Amino acid sequence: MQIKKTEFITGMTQKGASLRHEIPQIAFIGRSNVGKSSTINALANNKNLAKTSSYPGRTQQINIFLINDSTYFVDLPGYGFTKTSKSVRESIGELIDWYFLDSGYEPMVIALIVDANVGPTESDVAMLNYLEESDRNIIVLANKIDKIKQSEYVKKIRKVEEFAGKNTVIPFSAEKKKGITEFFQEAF
Ligand SMILES: Nc1nc2c(ncn2[C@@H]2O[C@H](COP(=O)(O)OP(=O)(O)OP(=O)(O)O)[C@@H](O)[C@H]2O)c(=O)[nH]1
Ligand SMILES: [Mg+2]
Repeated sequence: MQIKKTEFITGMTQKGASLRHEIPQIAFIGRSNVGKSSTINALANNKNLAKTSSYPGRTQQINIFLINDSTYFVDLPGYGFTKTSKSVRESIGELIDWYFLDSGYEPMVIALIVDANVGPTESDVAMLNYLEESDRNIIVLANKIDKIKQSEYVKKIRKVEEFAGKNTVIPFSAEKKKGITEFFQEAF
Protein backbone atom coordinates (compact mmCIF):
# COMPACT_ATOMS: atom_id res chain seq x y z
CA MET A 1 0.00 0.00 0.00
CA GLN A 2 1.39 3.36 -1.07
CA ILE A 3 0.52 6.09 1.41
CA LYS A 4 -0.20 9.32 -0.43
CA LYS A 5 -2.26 11.23 2.09
CA THR A 6 -2.54 11.20 5.88
CA GLU A 7 -4.84 13.34 7.92
CA PHE A 8 -5.72 13.71 11.61
CA ILE A 9 -9.48 13.60 11.95
CA THR A 10 -10.34 13.82 15.63
CA GLY A 11 -9.39 12.92 19.17
CA MET A 12 -12.27 11.37 21.03
CA THR A 13 -12.11 11.80 24.78
CA GLN A 14 -15.73 10.90 25.24
CA LYS A 15 -17.89 8.26 23.73
CA GLY A 16 -19.32 9.38 20.47
CA ALA A 17 -17.94 10.26 17.09
CA SER A 18 -19.32 10.44 13.62
CA LEU A 19 -17.00 8.47 11.42
CA ARG A 20 -18.09 7.40 7.96
CA HIS A 21 -19.40 3.87 8.24
CA GLU A 22 -18.38 2.94 4.69
CA ILE A 23 -14.69 3.59 5.47
CA PRO A 24 -12.94 0.55 7.01
CA GLN A 25 -11.02 0.93 10.25
CA ILE A 26 -7.80 -0.62 11.49
CA ALA A 27 -7.63 -0.39 15.29
CA PHE A 28 -4.30 -0.29 17.14
CA ILE A 29 -4.37 -1.48 20.71
CA GLY A 30 -1.72 -2.45 23.23
CA ARG A 31 -0.15 -1.67 26.57
CA SER A 32 0.90 1.84 27.29
CA ASN A 33 4.29 2.68 25.74
CA VAL A 34 4.33 -0.42 23.52
CA GLY A 35 4.54 1.73 20.40
CA LYS A 36 0.99 2.10 19.04
CA SER A 37 1.45 5.70 17.92
CA SER A 38 4.94 4.94 16.55
CA THR A 39 3.50 2.01 14.59
CA ILE A 40 0.83 4.23 13.03
CA ASN A 41 3.51 6.73 12.04
CA ALA A 42 5.71 4.00 10.56
CA LEU A 43 2.83 2.52 8.55
CA ALA A 44 1.67 5.95 7.41
CA ASN A 45 5.26 6.96 6.65
CA ASN A 46 4.72 10.20 8.56
CA LYS A 47 6.63 10.57 11.79
CA ASN A 48 4.62 13.57 12.91
CA LEU A 49 1.15 12.11 12.47
CA ALA A 50 0.50 10.53 15.88
CA LYS A 51 2.15 11.97 18.98
CA THR A 52 4.64 9.57 20.53
CA SER A 53 6.34 9.80 23.90
CA SER A 54 8.75 7.90 26.08
CA TYR A 55 6.38 8.74 28.93
CA PRO A 56 3.77 5.98 29.22
CA GLY A 57 0.13 6.98 29.05
CA ARG A 58 0.62 9.71 26.46
CA THR A 59 -2.48 8.89 24.46
CA GLN A 60 -5.59 9.13 26.65
CA GLN A 61 -8.11 9.50 23.90
CA ILE A 62 -9.03 7.69 20.72
CA ASN A 63 -7.19 9.41 17.90
CA ILE A 64 -8.53 8.89 14.41
CA PHE A 65 -6.45 9.29 11.27
CA LEU A 66 -7.63 8.99 7.69
CA ILE A 67 -5.19 7.32 5.33
CA ASN A 68 -5.47 7.84 1.54
CA ASP A 69 -9.08 8.98 2.03
CA SER A 70 -9.93 5.28 2.32
CA THR A 71 -8.95 3.74 5.70
CA TYR A 72 -9.23 4.99 9.26
CA PHE A 73 -6.34 4.21 11.60
CA VAL A 74 -7.68 4.18 15.16
CA ASP A 75 -5.06 4.89 17.85
CA LEU A 76 -6.53 3.61 21.10
CA PRO A 77 -5.22 4.62 24.54
CA GLY A 78 -2.83 2.19 26.18
CA TYR A 79 -3.90 -0.19 28.93
CA GLY A 80 -1.91 -1.75 31.75
CA PHE A 81 -0.14 1.34 33.01
CA THR A 82 -0.46 1.25 36.78
CA LYS A 83 1.13 4.61 37.54
CA THR A 84 -1.75 6.70 36.20
CA SER A 85 -4.56 7.58 38.56
CA LYS A 86 -7.44 5.19 39.05
CA SER A 87 -9.88 7.62 37.45
CA VAL A 88 -7.71 7.92 34.32
CA ARG A 89 -7.44 4.13 34.11
CA GLU A 90 -11.20 3.82 34.48
CA SER A 91 -11.94 6.38 31.81
CA ILE A 92 -9.48 4.67 29.44
CA GLY A 93 -11.15 1.31 30.13
CA GLU A 94 -14.54 2.85 29.44
CA LEU A 95 -13.37 4.32 26.15
CA ILE A 96 -11.93 0.96 25.03
CA ASP A 97 -15.18 -0.78 26.04
CA TRP A 98 -17.23 1.81 24.22
CA TYR A 99 -15.18 1.43 21.03
CA PHE A 100 -15.28 -2.37 20.91
CA LEU A 101 -18.70 -3.04 22.40
CA ASP A 102 -21.05 -0.09 21.93
CA SER A 103 -19.80 2.27 19.22
CA GLY A 104 -21.39 0.48 16.30
CA TYR A 105 -18.00 0.46 14.57
CA GLU A 106 -16.41 -2.88 13.79
CA PRO A 107 -12.77 -2.62 12.73
CA MET A 108 -11.77 -4.64 9.67
CA VAL A 109 -8.56 -5.51 11.50
CA ILE A 110 -7.34 -5.15 15.07
CA ALA A 111 -3.58 -4.81 15.43
CA LEU A 112 -2.75 -5.96 18.95
CA ILE A 113 0.73 -4.67 19.64
CA VAL A 114 2.99 -6.35 22.17
CA ASP A 115 6.57 -5.63 23.17
CA ALA A 116 8.47 -8.57 21.69
CA ASN A 117 11.53 -7.88 23.82
CA VAL A 118 9.63 -7.73 27.12
CA GLY A 119 7.23 -10.48 26.04
CA PRO A 120 3.45 -10.64 26.41
CA THR A 121 2.23 -9.66 29.88
CA GLU A 122 -0.82 -10.66 31.92
CA SER A 123 -2.64 -7.55 30.74
CA ASP A 124 -1.90 -8.55 27.13
CA VAL A 125 -3.40 -11.99 27.76
CA ALA A 126 -6.47 -10.35 29.31
CA MET A 127 -6.82 -8.02 26.31
CA LEU A 128 -6.50 -10.85 23.79
CA ASN A 129 -9.16 -12.87 25.63
CA TYR A 130 -11.40 -9.81 25.72
CA LEU A 131 -11.01 -9.21 21.98
CA GLU A 132 -11.58 -12.88 21.19
CA GLU A 133 -14.99 -12.83 22.88
CA SER A 134 -16.29 -11.81 19.46
CA ASP A 135 -15.24 -13.13 16.09
CA ARG A 136 -12.58 -10.61 15.10
CA ASN A 137 -9.69 -10.35 12.70
CA ILE A 138 -6.69 -9.90 15.00
CA ILE A 139 -3.08 -9.45 13.93
CA VAL A 140 -0.45 -9.53 16.67
CA LEU A 141 2.40 -7.13 16.02
CA ALA A 142 5.55 -8.19 17.88
CA ASN A 143 7.03 -4.68 18.11
CA LYS A 144 10.50 -3.50 19.11
CA ILE A 145 12.32 -6.48 17.56
CA ASP A 146 15.28 -4.13 17.10
CA LYS A 147 15.80 -4.35 20.87
CA ILE A 148 16.06 -8.15 20.94
CA LYS A 149 19.50 -9.72 21.20
CA GLN A 150 20.19 -11.85 18.14
CA SER A 151 20.76 -14.95 20.29
CA GLU A 152 17.30 -14.58 21.86
CA TYR A 153 15.34 -13.69 18.75
CA VAL A 154 13.85 -17.10 17.93
CA LYS A 155 12.87 -17.79 21.53
CA LYS A 156 11.22 -14.39 21.99
CA ILE A 157 9.24 -14.56 18.75
CA ARG A 158 8.08 -18.04 19.71
CA LYS A 159 6.78 -16.65 23.03
CA VAL A 160 4.68 -14.14 21.13
CA GLU A 161 3.41 -16.89 18.81
CA GLU A 162 2.39 -19.04 21.77
CA PHE A 163 0.54 -16.05 23.18
CA ALA A 164 -1.16 -15.31 19.85
CA GLY A 165 -2.55 -18.81 19.34
CA LYS A 166 -4.38 -18.96 16.00
CA ASN A 167 -3.79 -15.28 15.24
CA THR A 168 -1.06 -14.21 12.83
CA VAL A 169 2.11 -12.76 14.36
CA ILE A 170 4.21 -10.22 12.50
CA PRO A 171 7.68 -9.39 13.83
CA PHE A 172 7.80 -5.61 13.71
CA SER A 173 9.91 -2.57 14.48
CA ALA A 174 8.27 0.85 14.27
CA GLU A 175 11.70 2.34 14.91
CA LYS A 176 13.49 0.48 12.10
CA LYS A 177 10.41 0.19 9.88
CA LYS A 178 10.45 -3.58 9.77
CA GLY A 179 7.34 -5.63 9.01
CA ILE A 180 5.39 -2.90 7.23
CA THR A 181 4.89 -4.74 3.93
CA GLU A 182 3.95 -7.90 5.81
CA PHE A 183 1.39 -6.03 7.87
CA PHE A 184 -0.31 -4.45 4.86
CA GLN A 185 -0.38 -7.80 3.06
CA GLU A 186 -2.08 -9.42 6.02
CA ALA A 187 -4.47 -6.54 6.74
CA PHE A 188 -5.88 -5.94 3.25
N1 LIG B 1 13.53 0.59 20.08
C1 LIG B 1 12.28 0.82 19.73
N2 LIG B 1 11.56 1.76 20.38
C2 LIG B 1 10.27 1.94 19.99
C3 LIG B 1 9.68 1.19 18.94
N3 LIG B 1 8.40 1.58 18.81
C4 LIG B 1 8.20 2.56 19.74
N4 LIG B 1 9.32 2.78 20.44
C5 LIG B 1 9.52 3.77 21.54
O1 LIG B 1 8.60 3.45 22.58
C6 LIG B 1 8.13 4.65 23.22
C7 LIG B 1 6.61 4.68 23.21
O2 LIG B 1 6.15 4.81 21.90
P1 LIG B 1 4.67 5.33 21.57
O3 LIG B 1 4.46 5.10 20.11
O4 LIG B 1 4.46 6.69 22.11
O5 LIG B 1 3.82 4.27 22.43
P2 LIG B 1 2.24 4.16 22.64
O6 LIG B 1 1.92 2.72 22.67
O7 LIG B 1 1.52 5.00 21.64
O8 LIG B 1 2.10 4.76 24.10
P3 LIG B 1 0.80 5.38 24.83
O9 LIG B 1 0.18 6.37 23.89
O10 LIG B 1 1.37 5.99 26.04
O11 LIG B 1 -0.10 4.25 25.14
C8 LIG B 1 8.77 5.81 22.45
O12 LIG B 1 9.91 6.23 23.18
C9 LIG B 1 9.15 5.19 21.12
O13 LIG B 1 10.24 5.82 20.51
C10 LIG B 1 10.49 0.21 18.26
O14 LIG B 1 10.08 -0.50 17.33
N5 LIG B 1 11.78 0.06 18.71
MG1 LIG C 1 0.23 6.59 21.87
